[in-house]
Amino acid sequence: MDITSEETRKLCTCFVLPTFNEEENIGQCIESIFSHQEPCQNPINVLVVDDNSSDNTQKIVMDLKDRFPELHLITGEKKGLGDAYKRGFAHSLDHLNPEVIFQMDSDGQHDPALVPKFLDLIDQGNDLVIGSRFVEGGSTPDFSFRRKLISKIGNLLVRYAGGVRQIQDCTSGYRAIRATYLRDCDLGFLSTRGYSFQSSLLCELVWKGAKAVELPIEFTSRKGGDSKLSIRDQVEFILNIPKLGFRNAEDFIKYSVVGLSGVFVNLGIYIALTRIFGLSEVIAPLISIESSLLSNFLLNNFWTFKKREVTSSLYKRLLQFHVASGGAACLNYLTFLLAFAVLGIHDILANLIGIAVAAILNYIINSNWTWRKEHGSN
Ligand SMILES: Nc1nc2c(ncn2[C@@H]2O[C@H](COP(=O)(O)OP(=O)(O)OP(=O)(O)O)[C@@H](O)[C@H]2O)c(=O)[nH]1
Ligand SMILES: [Mg+2]
Repeated sequence: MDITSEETRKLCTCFVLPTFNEEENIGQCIESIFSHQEPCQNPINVLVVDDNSSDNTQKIVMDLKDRFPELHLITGEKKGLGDAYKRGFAHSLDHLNPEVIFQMDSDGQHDPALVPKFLDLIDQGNDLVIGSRFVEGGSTPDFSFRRKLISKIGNLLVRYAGGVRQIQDCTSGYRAIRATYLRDCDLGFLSTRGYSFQSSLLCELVWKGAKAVELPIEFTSRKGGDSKLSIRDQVEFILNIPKLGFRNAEDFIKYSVVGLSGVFVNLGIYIALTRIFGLSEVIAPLISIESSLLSNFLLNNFWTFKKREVTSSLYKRLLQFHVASGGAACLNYLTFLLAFAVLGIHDILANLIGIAVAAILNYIINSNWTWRKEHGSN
């Protein structure tokens, strides 16, 4: 394959097309993409990632190269759709100098006529444009009831486990991605197979702070050939959900570490005030509690939730943090009373239960109110 060196290459819009036995569709798909080249936009490159198809897919691509010099082909062993995309992204970023990378199926299910709309949305400042079947205006006219149900349930799991509730279609294979975000992605973490790769990549991009928007698409039946996604893809999808949930819990883990540090700040200042400065045991806790609240607030603001784009002022957040902490302290006390006085649980254990329940409530309030994520922010 003949590739101009990266330095001399102009910025391009690169389409990564995974193929496995798509001889009935790939030719038309490539021609249709190139026919939507607009003079004012970056030149289009198409990179086909074929996993040693046993049919004529590769021959058809090679024959089209004479007409389309910016058509490229890489080949490899079949390890799954995700693996093919990882190789395709890496190749595109290393050799083709893309500004925007498109993901698109090669079977005619994704309409290239929508490409200018995707690019307009990127020009408007979005980093990820998702061709969405499940927003208003989008549709899956040929899906059976079973396929629709599986798709909807899968999306629901990803949205909640992955903390991307704002996205309606997390498994769509038609997307435009600003290349700088892909460079930044931990592709190694991403799963290798079909649907789960798509959902992992989406979460990874949104966690990285990519501003995402959905563009309605109609997802019709493939033009020819058979579906390549298997039961194995569906099993990997399910196994991948807890992985997403754990990665998404990063904020909660940091928040808990900060909470623990607050215990030491509280205790340390209390001991210093009473033992060194001789302050009374009634006044000292007021100062030590407030000090730990302040240190927790600052650490959460500048570490735990640092990446979130929050528009409210620092003072407002500080006030909200105090309100949430007050509410959590009341719940701590009520839970303790319930566990100790009503259920007869040992006092230390009852206290620990109270602290755990309060910590979770505290996190939920602060995460969803004080440091509420703006739409599309990380
Ligand atoms: N390179 C490569 N491509 C794959 C692999 N699995 C699927 N693909 C391609 O990925 C795209 C999506 O797969 P499809 O079989 O169309 O999945 P789908 O659209 O959910 O299923 P249908 O609606 O039945 O088409 C197609 O272009 C496939 O050829 C793979 O293991 N390697
Ligand atoms: Mg398909």
